[in-house]
Amino acid sequence: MAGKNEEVLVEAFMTKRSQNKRTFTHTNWKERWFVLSPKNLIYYDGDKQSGRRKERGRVELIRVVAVESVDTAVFQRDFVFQLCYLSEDDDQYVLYIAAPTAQDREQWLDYIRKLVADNDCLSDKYHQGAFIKSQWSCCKGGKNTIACTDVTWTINHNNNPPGHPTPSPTPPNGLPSDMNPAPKIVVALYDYNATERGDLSLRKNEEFEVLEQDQEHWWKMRNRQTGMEGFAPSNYVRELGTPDIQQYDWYLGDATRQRAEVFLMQQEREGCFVVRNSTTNSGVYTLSVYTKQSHPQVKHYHIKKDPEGNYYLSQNIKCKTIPELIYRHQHNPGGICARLRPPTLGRTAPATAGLSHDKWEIDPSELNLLEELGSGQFGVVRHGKLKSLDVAVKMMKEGTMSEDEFIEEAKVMTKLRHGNLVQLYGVCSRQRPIYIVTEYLRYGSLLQYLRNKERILLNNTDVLLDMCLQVCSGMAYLEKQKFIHRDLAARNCLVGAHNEIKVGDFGLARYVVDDEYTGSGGAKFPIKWAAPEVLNFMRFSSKSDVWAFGVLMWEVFTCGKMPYGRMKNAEVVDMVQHGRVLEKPRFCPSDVYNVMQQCWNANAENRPSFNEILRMFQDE
Ligand code: X9S
Repeated sequence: MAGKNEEVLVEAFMTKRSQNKRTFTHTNWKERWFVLSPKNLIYYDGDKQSGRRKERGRVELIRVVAVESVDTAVFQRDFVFQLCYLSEDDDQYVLYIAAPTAQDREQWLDYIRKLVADNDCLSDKYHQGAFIKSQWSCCKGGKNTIACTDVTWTINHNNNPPGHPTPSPTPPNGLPSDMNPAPKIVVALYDYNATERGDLSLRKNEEFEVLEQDQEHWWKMRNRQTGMEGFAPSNYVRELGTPDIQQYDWYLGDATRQRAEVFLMQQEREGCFVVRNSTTNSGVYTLSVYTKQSHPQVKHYHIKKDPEGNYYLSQNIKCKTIPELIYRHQHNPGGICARLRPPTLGRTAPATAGLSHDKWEIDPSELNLLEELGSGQFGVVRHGKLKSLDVAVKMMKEGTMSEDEFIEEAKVMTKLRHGNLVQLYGVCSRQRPIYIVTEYLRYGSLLQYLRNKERILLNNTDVLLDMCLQVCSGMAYLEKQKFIHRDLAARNCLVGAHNEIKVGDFGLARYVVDDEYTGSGGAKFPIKWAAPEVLNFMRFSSKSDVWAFGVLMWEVFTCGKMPYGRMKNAEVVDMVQHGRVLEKPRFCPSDVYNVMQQCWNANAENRPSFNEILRMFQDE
């Protein structure tokens, strides 16, 4: 038997159903602190931190016969799983445990299965239901009726005979690992509906084995339940078994402080929270919480780590993982401003890189064209539907673009993927006019949006700064990919749901055939956004994009004023050549204006990179 100091693999609060070993006890559910060690699953009342934990029971893992999920309907409780095990006198018992989330359940199932995979007593059948009112709810059999349902987790475990599954991959630290290279198992974070032959649909929480990872954005996978194979977007899955907070709707990843504030202020719920990465310190997380105490505001807390590696917000609650810490603070404010409540708005699934694993050519007959959105350098842009997906379709007026060069480049551009870039889905290039098909954003251009909402936005500097930083994030990605926009301006950015800003039409300027647009003396050349080296030598770079970004920040903080007012192009060039720049907008904080001024450094090399600008605002 394991002592108190045995190795802890995972531990967490979960609820456990009373086992009714004696017939006269009534059934109820109790919260217990579960600890999984290499040999036992032990449950306590109280937890390690409270100092008064008392063991309430344990299951020796060597005696486990089956580990399976339980259907919600059986107990009218979510995320229940069962551990069937043999008692000392070889009687079979079932322990029913409810995990806090579907993801937690999966993780516990996965860990336990790895530890019991070599048990001689493993069964290839189990009861999917529960023993309620003297019979099994699944097969209506009596106490000793043989289990009726096939176990689920031997499927695709190579060709092992039933009852002797191979241990699944990615064992937690300290567990025996397989000698063969372990297959990578992933879990779907979002639903994905395959539209093309060779692609595979995903349902949230389903498990897949990764078969090929040759393409960065599209992996070939096999559904572990159905055995179906195909390509699916790699950003829609996370690896199973690795401690991963990506799976939680409250995790906002690299969102900035401003983004978190805008998101939480919209929700207006006491205790509503998100967790995000600190960009100043990698591996460090920040909790942002909405509270109405004194006035509606968002408070930010650093999630700290003690020398033993426990996460904590206040000294009295310390946990091994962030999800556990969040779970504890959902039940008890424990020193922070409010009891935590997860956001109700679910995360929206991100755009995929292109529509399919090898499809950038779109069949125009699949497009249903709707209303006109405007007309630009290349002609008319229309809203459309590609099956059920909203898209924007640029119908390229003939003679306005170097088409062949663009079509070659489009293959590369479909692979650029970032939450703050308008996704290029593909092209219809076998017809004239050619179509460029992109993601659709429902609120249209940022410039128009700023102008329409001036009254609400003008002194809301948090929202305005958030907009700038979103653009900056998209541009930092382009900069990293060594991709130059060449026409960054508020008119070329778009607004989606929840103040989401995306940079559009990156790189298209190179393919414009129009002297008025391409030459710095032309009437359509974006002089007011152009850096001195662009005006003088047409020298474009990420640093000339940074200059344009400074002008875009100015547009944002004036809610869409025209830079340099009515000044003529020649006057603007003269002004810029003499080192004079735009003035500070009225409601613009001086630290924000200071960044604009850095973007307008006459020497391109001395301008900050987009990544550096992001970091300037990531104070916590
Ligand atoms: C979009 C993109 C470009 C567009 C795309 C996606 C869009 C949208 C709306 C909505 C409502 C172009 N390259 C360039 C100069 C950089 C080289 C337009 C363009 C055009 C629309 N620019 C180019 O093609 N989602 N959603 N538009 C949109 C607009 N209004 N609204 C939903 O390519 N330029 C260079 C249009 C309308 C009702 O009121 C609420 C907003 C410019 C024209």
